[in-house]
Amino acid sequence: MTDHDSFLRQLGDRLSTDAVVTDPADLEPRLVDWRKVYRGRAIALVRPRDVSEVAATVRVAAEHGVAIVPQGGNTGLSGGATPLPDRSQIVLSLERMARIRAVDRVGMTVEADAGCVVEDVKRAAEDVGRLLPIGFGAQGSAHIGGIVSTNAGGVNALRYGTTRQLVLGLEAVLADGTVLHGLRGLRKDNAGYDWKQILIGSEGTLGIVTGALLRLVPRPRERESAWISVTSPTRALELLERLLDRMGDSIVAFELMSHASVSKGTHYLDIDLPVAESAWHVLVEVADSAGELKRRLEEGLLAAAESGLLEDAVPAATDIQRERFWTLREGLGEAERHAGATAKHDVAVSVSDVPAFLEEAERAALGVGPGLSINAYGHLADGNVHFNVMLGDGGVPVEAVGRAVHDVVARFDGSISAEHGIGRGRVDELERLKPPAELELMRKLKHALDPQGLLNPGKVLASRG
Ligand code: FAD
Ligand code: 2HG
Ligand code: ZN
Repeated sequence: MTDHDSFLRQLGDRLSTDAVVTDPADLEPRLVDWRKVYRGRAIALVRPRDVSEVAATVRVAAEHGVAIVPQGGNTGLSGGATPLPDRSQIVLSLERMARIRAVDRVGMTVEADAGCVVEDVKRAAEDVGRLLPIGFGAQGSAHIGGIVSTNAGGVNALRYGTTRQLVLGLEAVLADGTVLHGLRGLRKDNAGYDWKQILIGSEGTLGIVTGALLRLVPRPRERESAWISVTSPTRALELLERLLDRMGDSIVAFELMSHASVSKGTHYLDIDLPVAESAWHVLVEVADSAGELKRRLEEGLLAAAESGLLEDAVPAATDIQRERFWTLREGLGEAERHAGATAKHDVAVSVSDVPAFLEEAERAALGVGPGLSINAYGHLADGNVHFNVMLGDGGVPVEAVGRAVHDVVARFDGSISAEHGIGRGRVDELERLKPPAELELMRKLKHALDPQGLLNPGKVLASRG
């Protein structure tokens, strides 16, 4: 009997039926990421039924020195949920833990298992007149454990913050099998270190999230969107400033998209462009319950047009048209994937630096070699640009483009991952660019919480084992 056989037998003995899957056909989709850029191998897919089975899995794996790769909806864009090709590891899926445990209307919280699909939890909140204020293209597949572990951002971070700002309590399993029962819905809690903040955004390298208690907000009674064309990112920023002055907190999304990205979207999704062809596009969304939202948005856009800040603006006439605007915006990643191979850069700079960053990064990226073109879009009001570079057929290595773009990010004192995480794809770049003292603190935390290095090795930090 091999070590792996005895590991799997012990695991099978400790877990419920069907928890341990070894059939290669069932394993296959778990070994590759959404973009099909990363691929790995695993001894088994393990699907625990509850937190005690997660803890049992962690303990048995630790006894056998088998690493664990937690996986949620497998929509991550940095390869964090994909096992490595050359390690003894299992994929741990939380998919069988998918119960919405409680929705509290007055406390405005939802408590959910890590394996719940984000959209299902949003729907449960909406059913009682509340909103889970996170939105992004993959919310129909991504899990609660996934958004917590990546600190997902999305299109509403401007108004509501990233996932971190929504997490009031966590339940998690540490590398030694300890279960942390922290599902407290407290708005204020300064009793000691706030340990959940260390797990949020740690991409499965410090602990396994099994449940979360998330903050809800009252569901705004009205919601309006407009598709706008502008001549440049600078104009888009001026428009944002003007709308912030007029509509303040009502602005829930302000997205910037280049012509290149939008035209791939309209082509791939077969959607008509709402405005005339333009160099840059903005999608703005406002939501509140103060009344006459449509009129207020239209007045704001008219005033901006009179000041020459925008070329054209089309407020959505119906909810169907509003949804179509968002289908186009949120389909840009999928459209890009179908257009060819890319070097993806999920960067953040300060909001007012975005126009200068775009110019410098374009110059730097295109200078790396032949055949490249820029496909940029993102969450302008968060300073978060998806500065993606289509590789074309000039044979330019993706790493060379990455280094050129990230050097520009460093000059702007920005971040090489605004929302998608470091995963497997950005480990070398993090080592190259993160200040040494900060990297060292990260390594100390990793060692303190996972001394054997068995939780998602080789992700975020280079593997030492
Ligand atoms: P996975 O991909 O399964 O895992 C992601 C990471 O979290 C991995 O490191 C994994 O090991 C870890 N992990 C997962 N579950 C757990 C757990 N229970 N415990 C511990 N670790 C765990 N992201 C944004 O932030 N904003 C966007 O606007 C956005 N748009 C997207 C649009 C599309 C079309 C796609 C495909 C992706 C998009 N993403 C976006 C990226 C992705 O959807 C998010 O990172 C999401 O949070 C991942 O959730 P998931 O459940 O799929 O996690
Ligand atoms: C988005 O904002 C997502 O659409 C995906 O974060 C970005 O695919 C990308 O680069
Ligand atoms: Zn994004």
